[in-house]
Amino acid sequence: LRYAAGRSGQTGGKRTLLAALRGAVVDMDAVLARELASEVVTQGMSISEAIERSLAAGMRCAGDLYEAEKYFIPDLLMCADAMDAAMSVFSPHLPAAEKKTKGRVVIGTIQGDTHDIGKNIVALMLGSSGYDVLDLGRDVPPKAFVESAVRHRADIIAVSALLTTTMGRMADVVRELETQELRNGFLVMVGGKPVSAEFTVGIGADLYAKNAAEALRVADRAMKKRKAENGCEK
Ligand code: B12
Repeated sequence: LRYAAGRSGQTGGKRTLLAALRGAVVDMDAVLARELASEVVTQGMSISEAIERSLAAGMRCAGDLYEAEKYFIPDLLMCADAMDAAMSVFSPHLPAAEKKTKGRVVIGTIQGDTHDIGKNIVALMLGSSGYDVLDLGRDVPPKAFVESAVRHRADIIAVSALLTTTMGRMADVVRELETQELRNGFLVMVGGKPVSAEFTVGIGADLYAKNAAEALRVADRAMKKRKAENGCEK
């Protein structure tokens, strides 16, 4: 394997393997990505760390290359294929969800926006860590988030946006909850490249995370608080 050359001790080897997997995503090499993902599993390394540090990071590099006009759309889609190849190796090895769900989440990309790579990573991370996740897909109207959250008895409505032209619509999810007098029933979590903590406060949403690993930490903290406030567990 290509990564083996730079191995020096456990920590160095682990770092090199994660870097090689990130490289395989950037190089659009699905075969190598699958092999390296298997190696991550064999070595008993943290799958969620590998997802964030190799797969999400690789897609972010690919995104930067696209912005620098070194990559084009077909390249990006092939990077996503390499990421999916690794993900298919990881999925069965993600920590089994706890029997009792940590909470229910509906997640989707906001209306008008078809970017779903980052949203899918967040959904996978939450789902594999004990949340009951209903993924509504992409191009989801604000009303559909609310309807599904009610039907699914969700705790968290998680909304992704990658476009500055669509991020404003995330405010409509909050407004729709207010209109239906449901605002206190749900935590609204937002994220995506153009989203910031200031923007989150500005639209009246509750939670923001800049990546999937942080989304899990933020959700865990918020759910703990919510359960303590409610004095009961669902
Ligand atoms: C891949 C990509 C595409 C792919 C999408 C494939 C897919 N299935 O998603 C394709 C080629 C289809 C595409 C299309 C378009 N794209 Co595009 N795309 C990108 C690109 C290069 C990478 C995005 C990505 O996947 N990143 C990797 C993932 C892992 O990172 P992420 O999405 O940021 O997600 C992480 C965090 O943000 C966070 N997160 C994400 N969602 C959520 C949700 C919650 C709740 C939380 C807590 C956290 C969270 O966690 C994730 C994991 O760590 C970006 C540039 C970039 N550098 O971001 C442009 C970019 C987003 N696209 C852009 C544009 C303009 C478009 C198009 C309009 C192009 C066109 N003219 O047709 C269309 C949009 C069509 C539409 N209506 O949606 C612009 C947006 C500019 C802007 N200011 O709005 C960007 C920034 C490129 C650019 N600089 O021009 N795109």
